[in-house]
Amino acid sequence: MRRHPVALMVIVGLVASAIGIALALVIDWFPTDAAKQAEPIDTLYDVLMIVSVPVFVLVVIVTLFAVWQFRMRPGQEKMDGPPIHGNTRLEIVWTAVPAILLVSLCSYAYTVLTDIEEKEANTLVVNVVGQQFAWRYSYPQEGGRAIETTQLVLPKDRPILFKVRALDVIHDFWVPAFRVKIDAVPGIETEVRATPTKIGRFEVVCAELCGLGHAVMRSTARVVTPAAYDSWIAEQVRGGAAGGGGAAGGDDAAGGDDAAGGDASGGDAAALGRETFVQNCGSCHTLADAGTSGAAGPDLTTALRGQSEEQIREDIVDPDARIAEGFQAGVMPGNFSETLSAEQIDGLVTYLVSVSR
Ligand code: HEC
Ligand SMILES: [Cu+2]
Repeated sequence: MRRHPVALMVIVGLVASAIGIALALVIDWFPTDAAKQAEPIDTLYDVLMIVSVPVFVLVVIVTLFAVWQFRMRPGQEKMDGPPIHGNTRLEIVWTAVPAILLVSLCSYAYTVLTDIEEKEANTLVVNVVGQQFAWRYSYPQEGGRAIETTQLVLPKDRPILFKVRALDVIHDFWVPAFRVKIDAVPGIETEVRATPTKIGRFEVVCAELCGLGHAVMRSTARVVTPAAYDSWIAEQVRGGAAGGGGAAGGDDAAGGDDAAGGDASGGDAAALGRETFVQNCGSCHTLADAGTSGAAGPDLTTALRGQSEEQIREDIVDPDARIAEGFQAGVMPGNFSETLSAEQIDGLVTYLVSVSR
C-alpha cells in the first residue's frame, strides 16, 4: 500500500464517505414536519449532505496525506521544496468540477424554492407583526375590521400567506415545524408561505437576535380543523363586535365566562382593559380570565394576588422599577405610557385589579 498512496486514499475516502453519508441520513435532524413545505426542504437537505460529505472527506484526506507524506524529515531543515510551475489540466479539472457541482445544486435549490413559494388558490392571508419581544397577528376580514390577536390559529391543509412586518428592529418569523422562515424588517413587508398539514401546536420562534428578550420572543401556531378555525374566527368577530368585551379570548382556558367577568368588574373600563390586555400583553403573560397563554413574563393569574392598585400601575408603566422574581429586566416594553392611551392604562389597572381579587 505504501507504493500506492492514491489507491489507499481512495479506499479510505470511500469508507469514510459511506460512514458519513449513512450517519447524515440516519440521524433525525429535524423537528416534526407539519407543513407541505417540509418534505421538499428535508429532501434538499439530505441531497446536500450526500454531496457535501464526499467533498469534505476528499479535502480532509488530501490535506492529512500531504501533511504526512511531505513532512520535514531530520536533515531537511534548510532545504526548499522542488520548484513547481502549475498544472493546467489539474487546474481546469478543479475549477470545472466544483463549478458544475455548484451550478447543479443551486438550480435544484432554486426549483425547490419556487415550488414551495408557489401561489395557490384559496390562500389565507395572516399578518404578522414582530415587536420587542412578542409576535402579534391580524386576520383581515371581508368588509369588516381585521381581527387583532396574539394567538396564531391556522386551518389545516389551507395555504397560508404570512405578511410579516416589524415595528422596531429586525426580527425573524420562524415556525421550525413548517421549515420556512423570513426576516421581519422595519419599513418593508416580507412574505412567506406555508400549508399546515398536521393538527397540533407548533412553536413560533424569533430567529434574529433582537435584544435582551430575544430568547423569550416565542409564540405558538395552533393548527386546527377548518371547522374549528371557522368557529374560532366567528368567536373573534363576535367578541370584537360586543365592544371588545370578549375580544380574542377563547384559547382553551377560560374563554367561556368572558361576559360575566367583564360585567361583574364594573363595565367599560374593565372591558377596555381586557381588550387592551389581550392585544398588548397576552403574548407574554398568561391570564386565565383573558384566555391568554404567553410565557415570557409572570403568570398574572396568580402573580397579582395581594398587589395594590399602585403597584400594578407601576409594573405596567415602569416595568424595570421592580423586577418579578425569576425574570429579567429589559424584556417587558418600558414605553406603554406612550404607546397606550391613559384610558387604556386606567382600564388595564381596573381590569387587572378586578381579576386579581
Ligand atoms: C415582551 C413581553 C412582555 C409584554 C408584551 C408585557 N410584559 Fe409584563 N412582564 C414581562 C416580564 C418579562 C416581566 C417580569 C420582569 C419585570 O417585572 O419587569 C413582566 C412583569 C409584569 C408585571 C409584574 C408581575 C409581578 O409578578 O409582579 C405586570 C403586572 C405586568 N408585567 C403587566 C403587563 C401588562 C399589563 C402588559 C401589557 C400592557 C405587559 N405586562 C406586557 C414581559 C412582558
Ligand atoms: Cu425578535
